[in-house]
Amino acid sequence: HSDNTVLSEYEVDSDPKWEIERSKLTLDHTLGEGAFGEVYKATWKQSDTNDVAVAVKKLKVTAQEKELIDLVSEMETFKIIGQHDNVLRFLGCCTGPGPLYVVVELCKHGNLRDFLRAHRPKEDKPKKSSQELTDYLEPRKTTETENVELIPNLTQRHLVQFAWQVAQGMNFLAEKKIIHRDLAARNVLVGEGHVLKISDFGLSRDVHFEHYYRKRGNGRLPIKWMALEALDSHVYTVESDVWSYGVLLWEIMTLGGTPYPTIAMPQLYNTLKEGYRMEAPHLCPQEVYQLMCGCWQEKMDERPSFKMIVDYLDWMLTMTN
Ligand code: ACK
Repeated sequence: HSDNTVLSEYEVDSDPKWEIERSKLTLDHTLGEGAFGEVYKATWKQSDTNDVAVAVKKLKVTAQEKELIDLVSEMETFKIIGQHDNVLRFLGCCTGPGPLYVVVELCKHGNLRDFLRAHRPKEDKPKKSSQELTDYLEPRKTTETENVELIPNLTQRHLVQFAWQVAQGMNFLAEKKIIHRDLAARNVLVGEGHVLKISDFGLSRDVHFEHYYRKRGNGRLPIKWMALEALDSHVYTVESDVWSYGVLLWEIMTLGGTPYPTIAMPQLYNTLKEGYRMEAPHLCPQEVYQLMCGCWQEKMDERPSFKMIVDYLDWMLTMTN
């Protein structure tokens, strides 16, 4: 029996190459949920002696056809693009009788935004030297951090390495002609060894302004990551992903700050159109700030490509070795 009366009428094409036997998967607990989907930590019994911890994405009973199409198209994208260290890895799926399960690698440190915020100083902790980046913005709440294995003495160099990893993953996707459309720190996951993985990509859905203007469950608004042309003409290209990458870079350098904290949403478009851009984050190297500003050029062809971003960050990391 299916747990959804509407979606049970749909059949997802099965693909023997990727099919995982449903009975080999045990859903342990939820890692997080949105309005229509949820992600579980699960155990995949690959053999009698080999249990692998994985993540399983599935739809909630409230999901509609559109969400099923999104999940299926994300899975199809996964299948065609192949593997990269900085892109979340697809392991297989359950398409047989029952709900669709999309099985992906488990990223034990959760999303990059919360991971970065966990590195902010605790409210009660005295400030340390500025080298250690501990004198940052608002203090974190202790509840955000409990299960995260922190990087001791996180430095600017770690942050630039994070930026480099995301650029590598995006360059790979760009080469495969995949446009992400929702690149933000909340959609980058932190895996074993603090390797960053781009996730939630390849949604081939038609995104309209109205959908994006709406506040999401977590209260953060994707509008703040969108390029001018995506805001005014719904134009999504690799260059609009580069704009979002600039905002993600700002999130990294502020340890998970919320972009445009002083600008009300309805004013954002006009403010950007008039040429306003966010200031350099506190302690942000000038070279990194210039890169952000490059990503936020109004003219799409004046923004750097992901390849140029990778090379630029490579150069920065070599210079400051
Ligand atoms: O911060 P989080 O734990 O990271 O909260 C969200 C939540 O599920 C909803 O997306 C987490 N999540 C998503 N995919 C994975 C994954 N592959 N490994 C670990 N956590 C994941 C995400």
